[in-house]
Amino acid sequence: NIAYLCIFFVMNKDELFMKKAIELAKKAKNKTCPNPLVGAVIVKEGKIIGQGYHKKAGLPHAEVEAINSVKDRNQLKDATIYVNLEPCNHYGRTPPCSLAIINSGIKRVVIGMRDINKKASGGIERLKGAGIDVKVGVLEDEAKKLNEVFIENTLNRKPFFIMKAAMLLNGCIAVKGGVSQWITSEKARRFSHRLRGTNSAVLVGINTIIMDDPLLTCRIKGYRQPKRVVLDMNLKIPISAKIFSEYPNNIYIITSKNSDDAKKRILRAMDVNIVECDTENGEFNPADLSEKLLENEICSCIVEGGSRTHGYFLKNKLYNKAYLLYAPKITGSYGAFNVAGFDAPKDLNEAIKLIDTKCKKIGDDILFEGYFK
Ligand code: AOF
Ligand code: ZN
Repeated sequence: NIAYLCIFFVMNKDELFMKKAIELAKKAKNKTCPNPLVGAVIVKEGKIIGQGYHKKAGLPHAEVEAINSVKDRNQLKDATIYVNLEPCNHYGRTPPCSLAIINSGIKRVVIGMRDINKKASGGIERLKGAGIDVKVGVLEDEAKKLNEVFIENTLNRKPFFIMKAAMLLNGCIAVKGGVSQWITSEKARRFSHRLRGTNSAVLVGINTIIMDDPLLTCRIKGYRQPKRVVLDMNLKIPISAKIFSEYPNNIYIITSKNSDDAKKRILRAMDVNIVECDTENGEFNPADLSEKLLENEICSCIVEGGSRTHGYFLKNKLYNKAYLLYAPKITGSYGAFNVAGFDAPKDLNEAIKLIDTKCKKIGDDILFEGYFK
């Protein structure tokens, strides 16, 4: 059936160009926070005549980049634009893309997913109202995966939190006295540095600072330095901690309103950011913590522990994703630090479940990856 074949052909072409838009969007990974990753491709008579992607919040949106990449504006007449996110319909940092598309002469718009940002959405209706042919939901799953961080930030008002831990086969991240260097191999540690370099921030609890005295920087060339966050309710952090030796202005110490004001002043004078967060029952209020991190443009955050910090994130159901590295080693567990520092339930049904799990070897270590349900 020729008609069916034709439809099939057209569908595949849409997916192909959408894939290209998604690939373009990925070029700005970790650079657009708090904005989404967006790519756009303009096609005329089966050929790509223009393309672009959103490079950074405040810079032009993908659709405008793509439209501006077409030198001969007459070419845009009756062309199709492929974009992984619904074109915006608001005056934000830039004018509405829906309007730019309508004014360009483009006659068809193919969209990956609807925009979940209420302030910006409405582009689809506006385009349709202007007589443009709009198709929504092409490679929707890929489009949603691409913007998992933006979706989490927008729908749940929290950073995309990633649990990262290197542990022994008994689930311990440190032995007696907090000794943890080194559990995994050099190769696995490089993986961890790449994670730091591809997310907005890395976060640890104060005990990790006291026990390991880490730098928390990304030590692979060519990557951005992550913001470094320390949860330190009582401001116990030593002024001599190694973390202060580099980029103090990208350090965020989360503390309570009641902690030592004099120390807050000293740290601020060192160029360190002090962020006061609401507390309840001796812990940070999870919603306020999330809000404060978002306010500081922390869209995705690697949590590196230790035990109590993972416990806090786990029991408050804050995690989105996990990267757990297992070294092929085992020790006794009594007196060691378990990866999940909080009370065990009596009922296994209370176990926190992971889905879409994957496993691979990094050298002799095993990397387990999964999403929290
Ligand atoms: C982007 N890049 O390519 C598209 C976006 O802060 P503004 O004014 O730049 O607006 C950001 C919102 O616009 C964003 O949250 C999303 O809802 C919509 N579309 N944003 O940053 C783009 N197409
Ligand atoms: Zn836009």
